[in-house]
Amino acid sequence: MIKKIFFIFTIIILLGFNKAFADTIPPAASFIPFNLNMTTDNTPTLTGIATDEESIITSIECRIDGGAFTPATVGILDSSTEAFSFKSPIALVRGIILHTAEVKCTDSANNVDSTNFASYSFYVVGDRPEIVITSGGEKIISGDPVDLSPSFEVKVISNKGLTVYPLRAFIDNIFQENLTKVVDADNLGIITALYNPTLLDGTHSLKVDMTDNLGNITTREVIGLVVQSGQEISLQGDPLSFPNPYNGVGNVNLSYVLSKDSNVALTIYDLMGNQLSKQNYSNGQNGGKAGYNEVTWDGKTTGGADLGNGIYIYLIVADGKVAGKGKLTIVR
Ligand SMILES: [Ca+2]
Repeated sequence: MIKKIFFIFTIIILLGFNKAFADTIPPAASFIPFNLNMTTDNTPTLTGIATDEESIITSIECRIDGGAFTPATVGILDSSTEAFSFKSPIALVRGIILHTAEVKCTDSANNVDSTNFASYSFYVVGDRPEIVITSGGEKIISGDPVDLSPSFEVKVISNKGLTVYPLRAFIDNIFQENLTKVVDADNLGIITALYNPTLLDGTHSLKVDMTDNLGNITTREVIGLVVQSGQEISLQGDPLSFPNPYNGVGNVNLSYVLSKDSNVALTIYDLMGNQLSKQNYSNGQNGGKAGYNEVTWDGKTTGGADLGNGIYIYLIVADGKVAGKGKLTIVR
């Protein structure tokens, strides 16, 4: 009899205990990774598992690249562990671009973490390697001016392995060298290589090619790279400012194309010729490198004062010479 009373008493305590410590923890979830975190499907289906430490899972929603959360495909939600799948509602861009899937889960006690979502980042690749060539962090395109000794960075992505064949570099269609491949620290399917050719004055083409371990080759060529070492510094085309007119909020982006590396001073004047602001950019760095440069100006004087409505002149002074100028209007 005493045993029986004790047993009932224990049950009551346990029930009370359970109630006092109701479920307040949201479910956890994780995605099952793709091999090399890459898929060739540009509307990929992601799969994963959601688990709760205590309650039944009542809702699983996913999104990709910050889109709207929509319900994942699930079975009957009757357990604290549920598998889910989610097909991307939009076609994702292929290349060396990380896409991110996130999942949001709710349990039967209505616990949901609405700020920290379990996430998974992956690449969408093609059937062949994807090659990107940059210089100074900018993608180079045909017609870009380059230095006598430019620095190119070549990046290649593939889910089929890049270990068997060399990454070959050509100048003016003549083979130069096999570039030293460095495997990306975060992804075995990505390699980078630096290429520092020496060029003569004139117009050149740069070509690299890479074959994946299954024999699929990709060639990337940039033609019309112009070396103008003997010439004076100049701007290619007019400098651009955006937004223009500018409403005094945020930064103004100023962009220009330099014919060669140089020390650049970007100065802002009013129409009376008073210098209001000056920013310096070093030879070879963004703002002072051969090719495309994009810098920002906060719309203030060097002393930090706001400027009134009106028309202002900006000068791009390269190696002490005015290489270009433009007008900027401030309208609030
Ligand atoms: Ca829970």
